[in-house]
Amino acid sequence: MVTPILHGPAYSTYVRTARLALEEKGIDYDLDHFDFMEGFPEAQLARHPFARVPAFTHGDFALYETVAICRYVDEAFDGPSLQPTETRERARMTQICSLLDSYAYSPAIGKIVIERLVSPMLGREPDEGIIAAAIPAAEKAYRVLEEFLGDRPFLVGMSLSLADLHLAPNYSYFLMTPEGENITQSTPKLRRWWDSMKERDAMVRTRPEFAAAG
Ligand SMILES: N[C@@H](CCC(=O)N[C@@H](CS)C(=O)NCC(=O)O)C(=O)O
Repeated sequence: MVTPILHGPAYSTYVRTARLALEEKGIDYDLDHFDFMEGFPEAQLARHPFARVPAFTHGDFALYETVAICRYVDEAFDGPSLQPTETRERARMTQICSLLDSYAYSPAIGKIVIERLVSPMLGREPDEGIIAAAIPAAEKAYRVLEEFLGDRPFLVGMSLSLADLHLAPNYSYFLMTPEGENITQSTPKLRRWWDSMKERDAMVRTRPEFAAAG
């Protein structure tokens, strides 16, 4: 079979989610790493009209959007299933991926992590106003996720699913900020989930250099 290629930097949360799906399935793949902070390569702009990462190619099939990539990876290759078969659990998984994209990524990563961790790396002071304004939305998203998790080992049912792989890279960076540390202290069920998630082989193999937290 043709080796699939994932295009994007290892430090990106969404690239890591797609890598986690590939790793959990045990698929041989190539990571076409580039640093988008130095500008998007023309080839990536041709693959992704919205100038984001990741993009994915498998022979003559090209795809972008992380959820679509993860589903394709799960369905086109052998390996453990990453999606529940039960209809309501599958719907819940889709809901959680969607709420992470719509309500958690922007405050937790796009604002708090970027301002607190990335801005200083670029020689800028964090914008405390942006951080303060993002805290309530990040807190709300994490509380909702805590409720979905409940006392179960994974976000949906008893097995790992794409929902867990969608959250883990977000959680990893968020935890590195004081605001994330504070919010995750008040969501102890997610903390317990994280303590076990971060030990998975796929998580260890995809850990970005930047992510000391796992
Ligand atoms: N909806 C996209 C979101 C991807 C996304 O926002 N990726 C971030 C990196 S984690 C990105 O490309 N950021 C570059 C930018 O905003 O310029 C997906 O699901 O793949």
